[in-house]
Amino acid sequence: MTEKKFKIVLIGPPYSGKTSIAQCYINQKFEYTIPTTSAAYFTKQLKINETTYTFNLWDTAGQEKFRSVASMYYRNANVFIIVVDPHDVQSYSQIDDWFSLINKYCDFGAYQCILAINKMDIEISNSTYDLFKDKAQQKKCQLIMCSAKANKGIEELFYEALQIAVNHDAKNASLHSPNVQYIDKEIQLKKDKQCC
Ligand SMILES: Nc1nc2c(ncn2[C@@H]2O[C@H](COP(=O)(O)OP(=O)(O)OP(=O)(O)O)[C@@H](O)[C@H]2O)c(=O)[nH]1
Ligand SMILES: [Mg+2]
Repeated sequence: MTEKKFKIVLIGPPYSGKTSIAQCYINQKFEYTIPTTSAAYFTKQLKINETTYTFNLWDTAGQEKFRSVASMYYRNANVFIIVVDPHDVQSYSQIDDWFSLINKYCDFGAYQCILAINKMDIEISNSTYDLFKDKAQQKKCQLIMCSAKANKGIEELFYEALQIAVNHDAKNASLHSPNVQYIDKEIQLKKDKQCC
């Protein structure tokens, strides 16, 4: 049995539903929330085949006045889930600022991002959806629609986070592992050619 740990950080504007998403995923409940003042920590384990995946999940404050404290929890994150409320006009215009904030605290290429559109239990127009879809494409990140209230898309959101963390981890591992085997193989092939 192998174990892999990933740090997942929920970020985004105040009132977008970060805490509700975390509670829905961890406790399967949609409960009353109060604004987060710095960050809350949750953990969850998933066993898939012979591997145990541990999520270290950080739910951070969206309010401006808590942001400098909240951003201390960004370091070494594997995946950022940027949660937005499509019914809040400011949510869309602030997406670039959230990406800039991540870049301030984390090395480019060290993390992956998902754009999560929450509160999908309340209908949105096609043009609003297209705006978010284009933004996700521009930022090269996954777009996931969900509703903490209706418990829709939440499992899928974290499963996607796990998948991109696993893929990114595997890519990094292969980049950092010595390539001796391949070099040996190439030499062997060249030798074989010379022989024939
Ligand atoms: N309709 C609807 N309301 C939601 C949903 N998720 C959260 N809410 C409501 O949105 C409000 C804010 O939710 P929170 O989870 O506290 O938001 P937050 O992003 O953690 O806010 P901060 O901690 O201040 O950054 C609450 O009134 C929730 O009940 C959802 O999926 N649908
Ligand atoms: Mg919160």
